[in-house]
Amino acid sequence: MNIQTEFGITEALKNLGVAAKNNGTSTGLQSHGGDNFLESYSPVDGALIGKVSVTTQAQYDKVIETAQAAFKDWRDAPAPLRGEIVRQFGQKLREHKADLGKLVSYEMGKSYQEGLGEVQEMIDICDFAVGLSRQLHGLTIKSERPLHHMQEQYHPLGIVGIISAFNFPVAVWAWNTALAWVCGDVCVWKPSEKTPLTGVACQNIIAEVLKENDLPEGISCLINGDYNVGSWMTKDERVPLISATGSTRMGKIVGQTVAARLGKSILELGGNNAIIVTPDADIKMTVIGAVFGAVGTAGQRCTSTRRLIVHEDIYDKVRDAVVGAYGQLRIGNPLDEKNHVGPVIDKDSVNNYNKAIEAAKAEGGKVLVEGGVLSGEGFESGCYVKPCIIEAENSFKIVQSETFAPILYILKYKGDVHDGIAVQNGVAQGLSSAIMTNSMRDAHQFLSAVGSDCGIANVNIGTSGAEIGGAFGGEKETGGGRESGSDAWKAYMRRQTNTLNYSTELPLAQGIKFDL
Ligand code: UN1
Repeated sequence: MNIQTEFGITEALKNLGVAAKNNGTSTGLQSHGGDNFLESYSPVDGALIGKVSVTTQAQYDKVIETAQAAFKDWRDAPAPLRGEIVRQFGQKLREHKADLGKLVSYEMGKSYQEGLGEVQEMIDICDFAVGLSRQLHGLTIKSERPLHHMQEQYHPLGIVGIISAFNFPVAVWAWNTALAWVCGDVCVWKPSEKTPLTGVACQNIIAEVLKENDLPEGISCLINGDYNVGSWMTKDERVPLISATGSTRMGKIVGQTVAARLGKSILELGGNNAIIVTPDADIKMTVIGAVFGAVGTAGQRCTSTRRLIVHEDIYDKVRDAVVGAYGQLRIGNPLDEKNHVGPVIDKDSVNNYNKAIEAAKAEGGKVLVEGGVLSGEGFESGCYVKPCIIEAENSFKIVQSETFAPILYILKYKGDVHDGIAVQNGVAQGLSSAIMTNSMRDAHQFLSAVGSDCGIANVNIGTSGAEIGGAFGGEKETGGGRESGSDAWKAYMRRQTNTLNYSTELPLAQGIKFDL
C-alpha cells in the first residue's frame, strides 16, 4: 500500500476537489488554463501529487478586473453580513479540518498534528473576524469649534494582494483574508509555488461559500506561479495593499517595489528567535519549549527556536537535558502520528541545512547532536534530516542568519538578565523571543522597553505557537508588519477623519479670521 492510500490522502484530495487533474480548470478564478504548470511533489514520499497551471499576464489582468468588480458589491454589504460569510467559511473549514490538515501535512511535510493545528488557526481567525465584523470602530473626537463634531471612520481599501510562504501554506492566507473580507476588501492570493495544491483546496472551499450565497467569485481569487507572478501584483497600482510572508530577501524587494508606488505593505519576514534560560528556570519546561520550538515543522516556522541562550550557572544541566531529549525524537512520515519530525520542504532546503552545519563547524561550532540526511526505507524523498544541536557563539555569521531547518545553536551567557537580552537582541531579525525564568524581576526586565526588541516576547513559553488573538509580526529585518489579532485589522482599511459642522457659522480652525 502506498502512503497516499494508507493515510487517506487519496480520499482527502478527492474531498477537497484537488484529485487527479489539478490543472486549475475546475473552479472560478483559478480557471487560468496557461500552458505552464507548477508541479507539486510531496516531501513525504517524493510523489507527484498534482499540477496547477501557471497564471499568464493576460489572465492576471482579468483576475484583477474581476476582483475590482466584486469589490464594488462587497464594500456595500454591511460588515456583519460579510462576517456571516466568514462564519460560513469557518464552518466549512471545521468540516474539512481532517482532509485539509492531511493535505497540508502531505504537501508541506509538517506533522499531521501540526497540519490540524494550522487548520484550527484558520478556524480561530474566522471566529475572531466574525466578532470583529461588528466592531470596526473609530474614535469620536471633541472639536475646538462650536457645534462641530469629529469622528474617525475606517473604509475598505480595495484589493489585498497576499503572497504566502510554504511553511504555513493555509493559515497565513486565512489570517489575511478573514480580516480583509470583514473589512470589505477582496483578496488575490499567490500561494507559494511549493504548495500550490493547498491553495487550490482553500479556493475550492471559499468558492463554494460564495456560490451558495450568490456572491461574486472575485471576492477571493487565486493566482499561481513563481516570483514573476508575484511581481505583477507588487507593481500593480490597482492593488493598494500587499501582505507578504517569506524571507527578508524577498521582503526587501516587495517592500521597495510597493513603496515606489506609495502602496501599503504588511511584511512578515525572517526570524532568528531565541530562548533565554536564566539560572532559576524550570528545566522540564525549558526542554519542552526549546525542543518543540526547534524541531516543530522541522525548524521551518518563522517562529522556530534557532538559539538557546543559557546562563553559565545552569548551562551544563540544560545542555544535557536538551541533548537527552533529542535522543527521543522520532523522524519519519509526518502522517504517522508516532513521529515527531517530518521532512523539510525540498532538496534545496536539505542543501541549505548541510551548508549551515558546515559553516557553523568552520566558524568553530561544536556539534552536540550530529545532523545528517536520512536515507533508506521511508526516506526515499531525500528530504528527511536529523535535528541537530551545535554549541556556538552569537557572533558566528551563520548564527546571525536564518536557516529554515532543524538546527539549534546553544549559546552561553554570563552576568545578569540584560547580558542574556543583549545576546538575544544581537541579531538583525526581530520576530519572536522567550525567557524561561522563575524570577519575576527577570521576566519583567525582559518584557520592558529595555528588554526584548522583538514583536513577540514570551515568558515561560517557547518562541513558536502564537495564538491568533494577538497581533503577529516583528521588528527590524522581520519587516514591522502585523497580522492576525488585536487591532491588526486597521492595516486592511483606510482611515478617514470626518469633521461635521452643524452650526450656521463657518468658523475656521486655529482661530483664523477670514471675513468677506
Ligand atoms: C509562520 O511561521 O509564518 O506562532 C507563522 C506560530 C504560528 C504561526 C507561524 N502560530 O508558530
